Amino acid sequence: MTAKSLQTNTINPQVMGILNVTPDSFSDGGKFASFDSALKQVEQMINDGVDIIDIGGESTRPGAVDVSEEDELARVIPLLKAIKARFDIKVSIDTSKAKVMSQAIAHGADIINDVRALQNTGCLAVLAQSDIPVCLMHMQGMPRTMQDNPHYDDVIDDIKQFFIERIKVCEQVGIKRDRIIIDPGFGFGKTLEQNYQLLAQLHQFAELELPLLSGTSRKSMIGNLLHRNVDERLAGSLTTAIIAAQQNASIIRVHDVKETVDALKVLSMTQKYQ
Ligand code: 7PM
Repeated sequence: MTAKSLQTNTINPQVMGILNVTPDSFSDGGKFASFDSALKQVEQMINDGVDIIDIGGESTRPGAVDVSEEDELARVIPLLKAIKARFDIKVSIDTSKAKVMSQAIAHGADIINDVRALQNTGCLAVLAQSDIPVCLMHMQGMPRTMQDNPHYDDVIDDIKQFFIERIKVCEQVGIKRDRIIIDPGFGFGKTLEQNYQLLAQLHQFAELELPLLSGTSRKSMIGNLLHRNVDERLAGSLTTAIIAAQQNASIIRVHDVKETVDALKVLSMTQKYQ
């Protein structure tokens, strides 16, 4: 066996660590204690082996009330600047607002992560003027009501079709295909069964030939299956990370970086003998 083929067969997804940025602590533009604790979290994640830090404004959270553009900017941009000034790490910005995207890109964001797949006003144009990667996530419905009665003819095919259309729109405005990351959006307008079907069949998205991001960490699909509170979902979360990695997910988005890096190392060690 050649070294090259070993490398190709070795599963080694990037770990994206979720940075918790709570609304209250940052609505003033960065209260020192919380700002400092966010930077400590970043340092810890880097020591634990994270590849990308994902900074999320509350506006993308299911069921969350809308956050104003002003508040989101005040929360996200100073933190992005501080991280980029102190650490050598890739940063992704979880936002659906064009203004946040453009300011984030201007301040060194490496990836835009949009749960609304650039469907809000102005987002396509902002990304078209840059050259950084963008994650297009699938969501059915809108955050406040999306879990009411999700319906699909075929959950995999329907989501695949959504990606095909969004990729086409991106290409039409000048966002090259090789900048796009796709994400089926676990928990965003999907029943428990639909979430597990998606997880089991993630490999089906390989035909789009784009990097895939998988975000299941601590989600209700784990909590509701296991009857575990959010602080008791580590084992379930690690299992879903491994299942996604085995189907060639390129990025695994997690809260528990250290444990996920360990789990992926164990998986990777077995993969090279297959
Ligand atoms: C409450 C419920 C709070 C859900 C936070 C969440 C994803 C994401 C989120 C994802 C991508 C969370 C979610 N989930 N971005 N942002 N993919 N690309 O668990 O699955 O962090 S918010």
